[in-house]
Amino acid sequence: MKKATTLFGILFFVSIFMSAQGKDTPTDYLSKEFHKERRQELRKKLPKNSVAVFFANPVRNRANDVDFVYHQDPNFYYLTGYKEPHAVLLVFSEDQKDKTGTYDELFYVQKKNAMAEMWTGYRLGAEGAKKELGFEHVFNGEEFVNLSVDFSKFDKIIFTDFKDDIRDNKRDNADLYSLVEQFKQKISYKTTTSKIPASDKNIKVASNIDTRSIRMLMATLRQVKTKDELELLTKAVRISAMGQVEIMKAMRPHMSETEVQGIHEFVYKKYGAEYEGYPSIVGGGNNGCILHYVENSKTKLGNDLVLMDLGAEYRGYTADVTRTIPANGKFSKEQKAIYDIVYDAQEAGIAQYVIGEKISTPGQTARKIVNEGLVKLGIIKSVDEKHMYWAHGTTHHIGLDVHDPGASPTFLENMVLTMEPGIYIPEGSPCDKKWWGIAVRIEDDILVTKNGPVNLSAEAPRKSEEIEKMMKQTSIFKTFTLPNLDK
Ligand SMILES: [Mn+2]
Repeated sequence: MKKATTLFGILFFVSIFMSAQGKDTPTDYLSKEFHKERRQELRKKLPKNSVAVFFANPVRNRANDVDFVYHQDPNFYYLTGYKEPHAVLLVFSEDQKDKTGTYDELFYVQKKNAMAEMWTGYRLGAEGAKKELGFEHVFNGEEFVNLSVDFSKFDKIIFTDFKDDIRDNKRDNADLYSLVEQFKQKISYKTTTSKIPASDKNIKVASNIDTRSIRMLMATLRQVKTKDELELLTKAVRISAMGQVEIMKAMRPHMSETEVQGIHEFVYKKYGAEYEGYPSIVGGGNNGCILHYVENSKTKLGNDLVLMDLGAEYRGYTADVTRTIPANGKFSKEQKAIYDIVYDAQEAGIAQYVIGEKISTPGQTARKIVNEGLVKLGIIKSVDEKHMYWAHGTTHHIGLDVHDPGASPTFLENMVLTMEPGIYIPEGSPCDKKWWGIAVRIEDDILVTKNGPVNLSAEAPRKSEEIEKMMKQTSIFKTFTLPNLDK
């Protein structure tokens, strides 16, 4: 076949393929109106005569020809709805005028490219970004180099300092690496101010560069969820709770940590969640003491407690739910003693997710209860004793990030935050051996409302007796058997 014919054939195939795109994809993503309104809110918060600049997340390599599944930077997604890499957004505090007209934002995106799209999927392109995302001033990335805005006129150029893991696709002058390099030139950026030694007076940094404000600006916006966000976030949390419910029914001592993880993630996808919001944690026995244990490699759970910290990501919003359950369906005396302390601590903490209360209060309440409980069991000697049986906090926001940004020191209406006390007693700890290898964390996602706290993950049982009851129910996985491949 002649080359031209081949190319024609490919383009023909691509055009058919492309026209079929977008026909049957989820329709409950955030709307373009949501993103537009969020940019407007940001604009209101920007200092006078400033510009905020946002870059898409880098593509990260897994190995050789394979990249990790692309995940957009949450700030970028929040403001644009754009899910592709290699893009830059500029939001101006006031209208800008030049020969092309008046604008208060500019958006540079990946160019459409039939060949590239055949390999890696549909691209919106500039036209698509106009139509689907509601931007007025959208350009292909390769035009960014020609942007003629004089950045020296702004009092502040606000952006997040550059990550140093951005790979250069040398054949592409509109990849993220090139966009960043072009931007650095435009704003006379040398390196981060903090990295310049005081002794080096030759390095001049434009004085209007501000890489610090962006965190608080975006946190102020993102910490309180809109109605649309709450719908998606609630769905992510309920899906995750359902994963916990199904594993409670399915769990057996012969199962591996990997299989347990698979059951959770199967439930997520069955409900249409795209991903997990973070690597799933399934730790049996002593493995539960590793706070971010993601190997999940133990082959038999036996009679251990199994700590399962997982969250479905639904339309970008991620849950963060933890349950700890006995693999054999019944808490031992020691397991129950530890579990019930954590439960009581969590209950008392949740009650304090109240508008106006300090966000630090529930953690203090929970810690007091945990310490008193540990004294009662003789694991520590006094409530003031320094110990390592619980080394983490209880409370963080969730949203587009599993650790979503927050700015307010007190609870505000429509915040969603976790409440997650724990007790972890690794083997070899300075206490009676009977406690060794017991690790408990209970984590729920709490919505702050005018009428008090609402536990969005309440559908997954938390009380030890209720967990045991749920574990007696028949599982859909009981009849799910596969051929033995080892024979
Ligand atoms: Mn958490």
